[in-house]
Amino acid sequence: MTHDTVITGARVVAASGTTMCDIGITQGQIATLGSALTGTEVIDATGLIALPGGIDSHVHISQPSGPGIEMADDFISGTRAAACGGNTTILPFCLPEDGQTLREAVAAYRKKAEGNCMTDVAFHLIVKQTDPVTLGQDLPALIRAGYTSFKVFMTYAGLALSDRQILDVMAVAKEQNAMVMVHAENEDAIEFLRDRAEREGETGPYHHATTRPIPVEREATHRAISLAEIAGVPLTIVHVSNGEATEEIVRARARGLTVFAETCPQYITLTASDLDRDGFDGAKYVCSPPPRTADEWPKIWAGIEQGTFDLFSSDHCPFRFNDTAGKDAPGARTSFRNIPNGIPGVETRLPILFSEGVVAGRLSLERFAAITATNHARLYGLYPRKGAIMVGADADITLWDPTVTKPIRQHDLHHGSDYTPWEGFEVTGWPVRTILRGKSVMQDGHPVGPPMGEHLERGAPDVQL
Ligand code: DUC
Ligand code: ZN
Ligand code: ZN
Ligand code: ZN
Repeated sequence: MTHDTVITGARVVAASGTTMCDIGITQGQIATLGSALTGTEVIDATGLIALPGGIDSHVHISQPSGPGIEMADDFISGTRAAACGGNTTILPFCLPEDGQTLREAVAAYRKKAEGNCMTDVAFHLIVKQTDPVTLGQDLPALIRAGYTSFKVFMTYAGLALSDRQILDVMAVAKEQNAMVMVHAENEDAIEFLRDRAEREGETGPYHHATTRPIPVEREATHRAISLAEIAGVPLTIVHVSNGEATEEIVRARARGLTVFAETCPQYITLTASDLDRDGFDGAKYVCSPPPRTADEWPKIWAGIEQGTFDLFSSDHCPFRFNDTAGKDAPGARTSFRNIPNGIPGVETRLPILFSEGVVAGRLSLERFAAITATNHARLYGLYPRKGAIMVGADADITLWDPTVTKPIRQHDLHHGSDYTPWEGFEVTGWPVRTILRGKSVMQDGHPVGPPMGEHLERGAPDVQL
């Protein structure tokens, strides 16, 4: 059989193990893993590693962010950056605008994405209201239609749900078999600390970090887990930033609870002191939860190495820095309260983890593939079509050069933001080709081809990781 495309010479991180073999691709799927395969097109990948295309299951694109504030990425630039960073699928969130129903929000996001994506896309929901129509009709119908995961917030005015509301939402997840993702920070505690900081004139970007200290996250993590236990549902704690929150997850699992956990590049590479940089530069690092001290990094690494963290995502939430619709929003220089929360990272997630994890000897290639692709596909209902190099799966493959060493530069990136928090951060290893369903969407650091990304139908979460 002659394949459409054969990739030769690569070290292949396949579901069945890591081996030297050819990958035969036909009609966008992996048809054969073997030797001496023939293909119409042959990609010589000698010296490269073939990894499952990255799945970034935590990104924000074109999300309503308050009056006058605009996210730096739409689906064109966001998925272009994702593809250039070695990703083949992303999962952004659908957040209803004020007055919009969840169903209307989903339709609007689908329309914005349609025809504009360089990666495949599937959507999580954000549940911010718990009225009878949302919980009784829209949410169950959307879950049944394949939107099988949603996020709830314990912080942010207008988004935060009370404990009772979270329980009511979890009850729907239980009934419909969906995954609940929780942003765990205690809003009342933050509000108390924020008011006090402002009264004392502590208003610079750094105080974003001091008003969201570790106990704010630890307490909310513990409470979210307890609520999930009471409701009888599995849950995923997203963007875990520190050791104490990690301990809550370890303890819950020891009690037999099904708790999944995600962490992000910012929590192993950035610190709160980055928010204290000269002038207003600290605003570039304002995200929630905030980066901690370098003392927390080894605790997060231990969680990555020991399997506490199932997911490594970017939490890409991009704003422009030199922009009054971004970090320089009205009032942002007089109080950190007004700085939009979030940092860009969809293009740098994989190189940072590869370099700091695989090259540094902390992480095997198999574990790298699991926490950057396979587990995302399993937890969010995309497996076995996505997330692994195996026969019958979509031919979503990233070819890595494990030897190149270079600093991350904004100049080389493709997102819509005008900065990267990792400017000058040196990494070893970079994706050189991203293949989506058999077609190259990035080659040698640049996007190629038309936007061929599709919306993905999803099944139920697989909670047996
Ligand atoms: N939470 C996120 O998940 N992303 C950006 C901001 C936030 O608070
Ligand atoms: Zn969040
Ligand atoms: Zn996020
Ligand atoms: Zn380019």
